[in-house]
Amino acid sequence: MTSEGRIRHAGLRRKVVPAEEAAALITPGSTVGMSGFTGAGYPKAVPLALARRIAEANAAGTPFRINVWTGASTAPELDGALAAADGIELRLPYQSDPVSREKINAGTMEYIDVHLSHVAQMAWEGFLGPLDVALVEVSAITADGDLVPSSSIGNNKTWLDRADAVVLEVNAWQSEDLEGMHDVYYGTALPPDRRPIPLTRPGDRIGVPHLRCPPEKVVAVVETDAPDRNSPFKAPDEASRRIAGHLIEFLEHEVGRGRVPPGLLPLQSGVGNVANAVLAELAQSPFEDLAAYTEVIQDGMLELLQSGRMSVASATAFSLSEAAAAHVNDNAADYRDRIVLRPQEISNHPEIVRRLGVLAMNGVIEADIYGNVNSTHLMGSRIQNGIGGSGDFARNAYISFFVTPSTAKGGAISSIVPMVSHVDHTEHDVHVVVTEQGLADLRGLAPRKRARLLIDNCTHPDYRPLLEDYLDRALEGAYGRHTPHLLEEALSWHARFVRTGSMAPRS
Ligand code: 0RQ
Repeated sequence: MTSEGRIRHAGLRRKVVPAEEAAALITPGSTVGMSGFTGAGYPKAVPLALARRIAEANAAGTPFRINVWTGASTAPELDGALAAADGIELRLPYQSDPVSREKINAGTMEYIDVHLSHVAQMAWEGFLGPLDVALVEVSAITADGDLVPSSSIGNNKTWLDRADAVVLEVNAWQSEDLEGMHDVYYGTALPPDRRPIPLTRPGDRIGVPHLRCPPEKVVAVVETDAPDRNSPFKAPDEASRRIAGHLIEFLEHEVGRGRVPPGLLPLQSGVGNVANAVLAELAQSPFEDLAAYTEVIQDGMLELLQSGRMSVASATAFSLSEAAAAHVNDNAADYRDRIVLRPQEISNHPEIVRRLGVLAMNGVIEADIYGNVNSTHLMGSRIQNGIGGSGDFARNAYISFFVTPSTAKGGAISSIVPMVSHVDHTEHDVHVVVTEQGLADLRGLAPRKRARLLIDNCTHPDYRPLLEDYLDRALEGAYGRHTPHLLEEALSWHARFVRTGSMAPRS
């Protein structure tokens, strides 16, 4: 079908304009709610046209910056282009763009890193200020003016409801067979009017397949035909395979003890290569009839669905390699009953994560000997990506796993440190830590026992004696013996790295 055939509402067909014309509707100082989640379903044309306009204005000495709200990370055509033009005053929530990262860490772009399930609620509460424009990619517009979402939903429902004006991008690259895959729940409210969310199984459909938007709110429609940012996954390396092996052995053990059912519980898997490797390894495992209640569907999860080992996956977005995206585009109709894409306030909702008993697996930058986890900051001050949905899931999971290689930067950094330099997940939300060295099940253990286990099972041999020595001396000299720390030394590993380029002391 031609792209005209995707805009089936006559009134909205009349609003089709070039990207430049739509971009001209966005004024300096505006707040724009954009679609996009982990490189899927973001607007492809208007942000680029806007970035060109902003660059020209900034070069002419008439400063032009906007606030950008999204679902999660987007792509070079959105975050990258706007950041490069110095066009972003404030960005929220999760991002992973290298240009934005540089600006944020240079202190020239503001970034608010919040739990992904909280964003919609915050927008409704109002303290973030008004939302001027919603700029949302869809795969089609029905004859009634309903919007067929594309490869992510993210915060689109909230942006469309809250914004004063709406700009739509209709992307002909997205499969038309996505129609019917989405489940948009319109039953959320602010307290005291909240009701239980009636979702008790990962595949339940509790809403409608389309996004709603009064056609008179739409100020422009732009046609595009460009692919999502599909990044290749690295083939799992030895460390990732070993992490996956430890984790699967642990799950087998839990099933054997009757603590987890044979088909496991709904899985959540974070972004990144390690998370993808765990999913790839699950495809070789004895587990059958798996389900996922997660936020992104990556290649590994698609393989589980393809092989029939996983029966259903609920998420808010795809995050696929180019080959896997092409496969989904060709076979969306086959996946429509087994994949449900929801708004991120539902895919990540703490109420549902707790009810379903999700097994959550997320990456870390570093963990400390007591099990506190830092997912976001390098050396306590430099943002890597953001907390994303990891906190939504970790706090409420049945078992919360954190996975990481035991070292980073060729061994110059230990991922297990005396004290984390920034805390995203406290010791109370971290159940199991897994590195290629081994697995530490911290559940039911008091702090000193947790520390011994993390040092013995998860720490790289190059750093193990140093941590043992730290703990021994802390047990002797700390102010208290419950969670013993040497305050003057607790962050010395980070300070040494900043000073010398390595956490290891020179011998
Ligand atoms: O940097 O690419 O420059 O070499 O961090 O590290 O080991 O490739 O691991 O891709 O799984 O990412 C925590 C960042 C891990 C990710 C994090 C450096 C390392 C490398 C990536 P280089 P790896 P991964 C749901 C869940 C938060 C959000 C989340 C993340 C780069 O998992 O962003 O969980 N999580 N969302 O060298 C310095 C350390 C380091 C370090 C790693 N200790 N010190 N650098 N790196 N450890 C999904 C969403 O929410 C959307």
